[in-house]
Amino acid sequence: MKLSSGLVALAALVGAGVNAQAVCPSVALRREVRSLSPADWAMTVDVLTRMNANGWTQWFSSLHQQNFMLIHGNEIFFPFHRRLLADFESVARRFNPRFAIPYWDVTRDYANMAASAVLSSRYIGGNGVAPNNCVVNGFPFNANLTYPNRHCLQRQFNNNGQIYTMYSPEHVLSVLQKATNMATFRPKIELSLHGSLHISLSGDMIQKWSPNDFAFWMHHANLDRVWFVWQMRNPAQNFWAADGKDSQGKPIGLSTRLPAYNTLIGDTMYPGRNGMCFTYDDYVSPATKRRSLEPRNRKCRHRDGGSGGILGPLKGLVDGVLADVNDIVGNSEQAVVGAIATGMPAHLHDKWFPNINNTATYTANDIPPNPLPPVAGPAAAPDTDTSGLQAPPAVPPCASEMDKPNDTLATDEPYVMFDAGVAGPKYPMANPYPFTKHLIKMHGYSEAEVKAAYAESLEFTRDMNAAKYQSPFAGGVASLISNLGNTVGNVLDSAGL
Ligand SMILES: [Cu+2]
Repeated sequence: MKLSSGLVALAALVGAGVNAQAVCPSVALRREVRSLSPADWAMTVDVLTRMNANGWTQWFSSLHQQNFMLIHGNEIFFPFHRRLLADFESVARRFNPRFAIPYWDVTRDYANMAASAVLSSRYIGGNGVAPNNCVVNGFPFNANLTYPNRHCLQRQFNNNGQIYTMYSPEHVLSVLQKATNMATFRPKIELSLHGSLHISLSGDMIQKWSPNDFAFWMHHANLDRVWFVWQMRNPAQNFWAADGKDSQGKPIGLSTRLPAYNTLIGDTMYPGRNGMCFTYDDYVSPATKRRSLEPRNRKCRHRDGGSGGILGPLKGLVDGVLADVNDIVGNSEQAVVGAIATGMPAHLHDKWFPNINNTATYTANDIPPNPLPPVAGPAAAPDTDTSGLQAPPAVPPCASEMDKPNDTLATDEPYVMFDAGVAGPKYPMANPYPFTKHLIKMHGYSEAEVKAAYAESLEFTRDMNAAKYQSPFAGGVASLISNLGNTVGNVLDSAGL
């Protein structure tokens, strides 16, 4: 096994006692999947197809399954999955150096997930079909997955072909504002947004080999982006936050080694350094971002909002406005900042969004030096051979029986989509669907912790509706179009038309 050049450089620096970070030779730009041009998506499909043919899907599914109980339900969660994604991406870049994992900003679709363009033949395909719940309109190779046995990729949406409500962008923004260390940030994301998509899609996504479904990689890229956004919201407090505990309850820190990889948590903290060779479109300059979005706006501008009906005659004007909407909704939790800042009483700002009026932004210059004390040098990761496209080592066998999800809710009470007796806004915020007992047991989560997180999320939804706060995402596509109509109206007014 050879160390990659990034690791060699790091070892040299650390060995010399220099508190520095090994810079990546090139950095993958992870973008929201819907902002990829058709050519970029076709390249993504090509790379995934060849990786799968070379055995990499089963390799990563096996790695995830073998370490499953160590990497969920504790503060190893974020660093391990960041390392896993960087590993997947670096293998993919051997097949095509332009590859980057697209992220799926699922909260943008939270009100009506089943209608998401991402869950269509244009991207990763939709629900499985009878009799075996096989996905038939996604990647062709999904028909022949090999881990842990030969099977088709399965999905079984959790509400009779539809998907129950997920977590809103506002929920995520509140977590970003309130969490002050990793031990509070991790459960508030893992026990809401993270588990919610696994339950929603079900099938392979609710097995320990969930990396079989590319939804896993795009979802985890988004969770990782949310972590990075949190790191950069307050770099002095959050950037190097690696507090909390491992699966045994032992305190962890930057010098704790990750399961399987045996590399330091401290080496995963800095996107763009130490082998974490990626960044997100939140952190490229507006000019670069606009350039990268242009082809998408030109070709696909009608996909989400549509501009038929009464808006049809205004095509030229609508196109311009839609381009702006697309730019904004690429990052859903930022898109709601304005509505929240003006749309609710002060006591709710203080309770859920304590920093909503703080517009400070930070750059790489604000990232403090790594407080990690020098160590002898990193151990090798499972896959460090960057010389070719060959298949990974054989995977160890495992029990291949699919878990049978039972639908008993962790709340012990039936799910209520909208609380009775609240005169909310036009499109009220629906309660997120709770975790199931099956998901809790599978991950070894604490039932008390899950219940507490869910109770807080219900309180959040109740507060938002009582304040008549209108989320731009609550009605799904319908409210986007209605917002767009208002925007068009304002533009028409100001233009004197
Ligand atoms: Cu996982």
